[in-house]
Amino acid sequence: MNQALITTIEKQALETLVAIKDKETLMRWEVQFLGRKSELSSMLKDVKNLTPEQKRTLAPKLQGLRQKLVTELTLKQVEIENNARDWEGERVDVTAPGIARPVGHLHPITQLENEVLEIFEALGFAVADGPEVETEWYNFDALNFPKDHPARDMQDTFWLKGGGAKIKKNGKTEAERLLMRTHTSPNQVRFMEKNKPPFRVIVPGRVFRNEATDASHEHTFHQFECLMLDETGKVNVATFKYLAETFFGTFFGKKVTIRLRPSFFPFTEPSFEFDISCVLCDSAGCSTCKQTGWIEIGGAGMVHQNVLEAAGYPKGKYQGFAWGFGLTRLAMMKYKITDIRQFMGGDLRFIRQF
Ligand code: FA5
Repeated sequence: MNQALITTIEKQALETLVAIKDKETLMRWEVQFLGRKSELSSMLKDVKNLTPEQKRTLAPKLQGLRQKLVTELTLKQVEIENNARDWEGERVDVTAPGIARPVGHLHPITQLENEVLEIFEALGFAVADGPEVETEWYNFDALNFPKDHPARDMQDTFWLKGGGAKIKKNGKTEAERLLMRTHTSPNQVRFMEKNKPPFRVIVPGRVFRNEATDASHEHTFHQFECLMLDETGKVNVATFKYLAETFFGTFFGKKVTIRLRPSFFPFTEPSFEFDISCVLCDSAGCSTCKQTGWIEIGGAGMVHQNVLEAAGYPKGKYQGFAWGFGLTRLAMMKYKITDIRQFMGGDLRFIRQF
């Protein structure tokens, strides 16, 4: 054993390795140069028979060569594996255009609701909320709808099956039938129960009516309830008219005139329906206002004393107005939509236009 032999083995091993391109040949190379019967292994076994001088010089060289060949073997294994891989499928084309993710947006009614809320908030109104599943008490009785009175039929109702709900009214707990609220007015009473005038509040919400649908009537639509109360004598019909004109003027961005017509709601006295001057034709007459120059937009009135008492207020102490209007009808005007059923119809081609 000598240095020349070690160098020859190294040269031969490395030269053979360079040309190897597949696993099988590499395995044979490993057996030949690193296997138990390889020249290098028998030389390593013979180290113990060397003179101390030879051991000192040759043993580290032999170990070094073995280590080098093991390292080269590993590198070659990686190289062969990489060459065998199908890189085509893993190629990333950094110049390809990205994939646009579809982004949703708020429903047009929600957008409009936010717009309306913003105007009222700027006018100093608080915003409140109420349940869609309501009790007969809040939806009708507390609002002064007499039992078995035809006024209850003004708003066809979806009644819910089941045991009903226990609620406290006039200090007593009683079971009440449940229904889908037919208007946002129950929130007048709910808000009054928890707050003392003076206040001004607005309650948006989805309401439900068991009625046949047509181009201007839906079974599910959106309303706003507006309530302003103060001590008797401070808030009157003129306050309401001024507020309504301010609101619609801001909403449509032009001067709007309000017209009040006598009407009937059990929970207001006096009651009126109100129209706004048609903003589409500036009152000249068009198909939307049916050539009248006016558009019916909601109901309003001075809150009935019976309602104030049902909410627990002392008789005669407070006074104010309540006002309800259809947001979906407002949306029809704003976007010039001729069939109300499109808003809740679930057709995305319609919704995506907003
Ligand atoms: C009410 O719902 C009363 N709660 C309004 C009110 C509040 C009066 C406070 C007095 C004081 P009415 O049923 O008229 O009233 O409905 C109010 C508005 O809701 C209507 O003017 C209309 O804009 C809208 N509306 C009513 N029914 C439908 C329907 N089926 N589809 C779409 N909008 C409707």
